[in-house]
Amino acid sequence: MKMTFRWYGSDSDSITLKQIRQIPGMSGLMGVLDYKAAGEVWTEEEIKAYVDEVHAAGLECEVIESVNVHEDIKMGLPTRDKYIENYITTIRNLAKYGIKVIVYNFMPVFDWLRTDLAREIPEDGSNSLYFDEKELGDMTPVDLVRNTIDNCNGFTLPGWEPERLAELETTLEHYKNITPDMLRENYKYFLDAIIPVCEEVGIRMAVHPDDPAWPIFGLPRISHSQEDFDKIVALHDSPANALCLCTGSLGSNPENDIPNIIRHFGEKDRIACLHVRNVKYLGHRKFREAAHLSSEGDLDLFEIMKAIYDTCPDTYIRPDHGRMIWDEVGRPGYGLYDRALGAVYLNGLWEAINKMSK
Ligand code: DNO
Repeated sequence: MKMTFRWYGSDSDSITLKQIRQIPGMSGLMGVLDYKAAGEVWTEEEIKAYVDEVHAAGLECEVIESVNVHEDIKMGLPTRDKYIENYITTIRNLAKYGIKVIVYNFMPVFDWLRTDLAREIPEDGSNSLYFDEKELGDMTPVDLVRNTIDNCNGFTLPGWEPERLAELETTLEHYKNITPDMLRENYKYFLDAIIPVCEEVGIRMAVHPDDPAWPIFGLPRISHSQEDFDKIVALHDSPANALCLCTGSLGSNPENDIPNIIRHFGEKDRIACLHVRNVKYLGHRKFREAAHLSSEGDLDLFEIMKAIYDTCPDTYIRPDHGRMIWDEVGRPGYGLYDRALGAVYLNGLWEAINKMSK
């Protein structure tokens, strides 16, 4: 297992590579060029500059996140071929600089959704990302976007690029005619085009689950359960068509048994990487993000790490989100302190599992 950390680049992150390097057991990054709009080519120069900087700090850069899929591909519009060509160019460019895994998602319009980016946790005064479907009931998608962008402390957030959201109403209208099966057909068209290229250049595509793990605003969503992912891996059968198993996204729905889902796909060699974090259930379709420690939330992180150890021990993982603690001000969900604590805890579990297995 390689422990990694998400980093947005020196112009866009409050955290430095030096700080990340000082977290014990950190091997590298899950990187991102967060200024790139969906559908744009990531150029060799841009990738090289990012990767060189990471290497100079003594870290690896084998996983890249949020190479976002243009809505025209998801909606199956005639213009999709041009964006698929761009995507293929980006895959080839990333492969040239040592990238092994690309994390992406196939969620219509929104990436992840929360109704509050900094809900205070009464027990200790820290805060974390929070979701309550009832609060969402009173909001239009436009309200939600405004709320999210206004509350992100001036940072960009993955999946909330202003260009994409500018055309929000038209896009939402278009999705009214797209059923989950149609979305899957468009997904297959995309995978059939890109996976052979991934096989050729040694990259694995890792799809991120819907977050939260159920349909929102009536949009078709097709990646939030074991059954959904069984269908996705069958759309184009190849180890390069794999998952980024995010325990917190899938785990927002208590019906998803995360350790079992990891075992199911780990045994089939369909997990390319994982985001490992905890969630605390507060009621029906209501949760907040919790510290990584099992007892602080509702997921069993020991069983999760054990399932990884048993079925996909060579994978990449990263701590994810977590709370804002110790008065840190940063990108919601992406502070330094709680993610660093999470990484150290997960490495501790790993060491114990490893030694007890011998
Ligand atoms: C949320 C992240 C996601 C993920 C994308 C990949 O915090 O895990 O934004 O990176 O869905 O495209």
